[in-house]
Amino acid sequence: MAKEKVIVTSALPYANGPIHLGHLSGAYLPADIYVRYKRLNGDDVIYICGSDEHGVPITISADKEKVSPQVIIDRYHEANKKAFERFGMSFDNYSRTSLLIHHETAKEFFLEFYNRGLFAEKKSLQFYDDQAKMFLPDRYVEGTCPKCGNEEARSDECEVCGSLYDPSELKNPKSKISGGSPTLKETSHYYFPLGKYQPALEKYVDEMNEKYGWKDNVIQYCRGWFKDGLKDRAITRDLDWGIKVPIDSAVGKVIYVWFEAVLGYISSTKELSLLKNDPDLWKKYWYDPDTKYTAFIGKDNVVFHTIIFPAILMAWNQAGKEQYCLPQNVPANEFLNFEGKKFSKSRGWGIDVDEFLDLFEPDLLRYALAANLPETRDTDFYWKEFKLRNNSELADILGNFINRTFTFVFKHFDGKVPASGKLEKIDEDMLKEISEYPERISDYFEKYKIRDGVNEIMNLAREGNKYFNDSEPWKTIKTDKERCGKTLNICLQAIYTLAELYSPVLPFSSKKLFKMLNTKPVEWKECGKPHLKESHQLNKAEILFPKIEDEKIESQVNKLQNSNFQKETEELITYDDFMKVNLKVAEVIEAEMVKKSEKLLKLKVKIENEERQVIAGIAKSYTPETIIGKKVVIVANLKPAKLMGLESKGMILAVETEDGELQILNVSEKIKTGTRVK
Ligand code: B3M
Ligand code: ZN
Repeated sequence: MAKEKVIVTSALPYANGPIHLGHLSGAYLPADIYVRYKRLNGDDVIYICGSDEHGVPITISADKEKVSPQVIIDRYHEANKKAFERFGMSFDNYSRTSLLIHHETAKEFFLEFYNRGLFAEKKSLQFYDDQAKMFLPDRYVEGTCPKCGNEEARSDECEVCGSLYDPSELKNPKSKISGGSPTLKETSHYYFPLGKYQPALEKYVDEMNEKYGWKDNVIQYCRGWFKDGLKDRAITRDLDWGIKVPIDSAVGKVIYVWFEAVLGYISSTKELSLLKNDPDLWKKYWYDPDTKYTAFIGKDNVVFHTIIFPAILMAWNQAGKEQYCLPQNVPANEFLNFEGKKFSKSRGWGIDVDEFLDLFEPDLLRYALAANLPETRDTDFYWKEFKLRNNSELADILGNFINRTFTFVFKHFDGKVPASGKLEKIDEDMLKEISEYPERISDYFEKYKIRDGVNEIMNLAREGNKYFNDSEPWKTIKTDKERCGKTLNICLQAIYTLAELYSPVLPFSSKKLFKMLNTKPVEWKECGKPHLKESHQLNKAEILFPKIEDEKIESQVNKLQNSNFQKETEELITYDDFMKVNLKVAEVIEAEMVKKSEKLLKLKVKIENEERQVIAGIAKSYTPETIIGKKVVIVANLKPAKLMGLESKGMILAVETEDGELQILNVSEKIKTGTRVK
């Protein structure tokens, strides 16, 4: 494929708090994997990010700590930049929106539109705090909802009953700044005519979707907004923190943070150009409508990247001067939760990148997050799963394959790549297998299916182990050393390929692995070919993925269990809630293994006169023989589900013991089936 000119951006995080794992798996890690892959693929990529330093989130944090917004942004810009570096993010530039170059860029866009008469000026009523002498943004006013009486409603919306109302309807409004009652005062703002761009935006979204296959969630959001009709948006605010509106009459007004933050991608690229002593470099990327521009974000930012930002760029392009490229794809991720709940800084739920990296190597975190990216639905980070990913995948599969191969080569071949010799079918099959991986993985990555791609790479290590086992080098070393050498040669070629395929995901380990192999990566599509020459000297192996000890994980889990937040949110249910679950005694009358599954048993159970099929994930703990005849408790009114294509009507209650065994809850022989458990 021809080399592509590529811009990749990740949402600019607010510099008002530390980066946590949820951020990483939304807009950062997938983008970094994609970028690193693209670079190896030989594409001409720039990867742009930076801190978003304006807007109410910043001033709220500053107010809380009773410091100036400047203190907050300076602190978190530096901290986040470092945390990203530690995690291995490979931005070409990490800028900040407080820089002059950004202010100038934002003002240039604003003035261009203003001078063209694009903006409408409209008057509205807004809360004003007489004591603090300022207009109050929505989030600074609290009062009683006129519809449901919720006392913590916002100025124009209630999160409890979901109603939207006019700020004048809010009862007992209170200013969060002074605590006093604000009054409504007239103000005027500039509005961007988003409605006017709706037809062009619909066409743009459809076209991009058709050509590049946008994600379902993103398309659904867009269609929803189009259906409701796009409304003109106020793009100024009465605040003093932000980019001053560059018009003399607009006193005390700043540009709405979202209007300027998205332009931060452009100003960050301008800064990069200056840093590289090539001031026009940014134009080469941004002023080319064919640049492949991908904007990685979290799902809460979709409207700004598929509607607002494209509209701004379209409006600019209409003047017929420079033509900016618009996002070709906006692969928004869903959210990552932490141990079953939303990350919450204020409640101490979750873990920051820095805290995490004080405990574990960045690649372990990258792997665990990448293998479980919230690409199609929300996912969770669980400590136990993190340990499992490391111990049973990185260590047991990948690490083991590398170790056993290196150990053998050093023991029997002086650490030199053995000759490949005469190939048999098993060897040819393996070489073919290896050669197909780069393209297969790049197919996933090109479609932004990062998680699937990452998980597929591990299959090559699995194949490697299988090939090693089937070839039995521990036997052939005694009977046919040449043949043994050939096996190891091919294993090493597979390790080379793995080192490269994993380098976007595990950049630190991949670097070490290339050092062990005493060589370098090649262009991506070449990495499935045998590159290691006979007699090439390897370097001594080191253990890349030591196992994580139980204690280390348990201490983290204990910390959480003792947290107040955990206790607060244990939800209580009523007796009626409980009675909704229909628990009944049943008898297992037939059982067999489900084909192609290690875990599932297909059971027939009897409840009074009724017989039904239940698929239970207990085959590791029970054989069909040991379960037939047992009385069990089942959830009788569970919605039927399909497991491996088989219908399951109900669920059997069991407990999981510490070593992962499942034990069915026993019911005495004497109890009749159909008896309700309550
Ligand atoms: N700062 C929101 C966020 O951190 C916002 C993104 C800006 S992207 C231009 O989620
Ligand atoms: Zn309400």
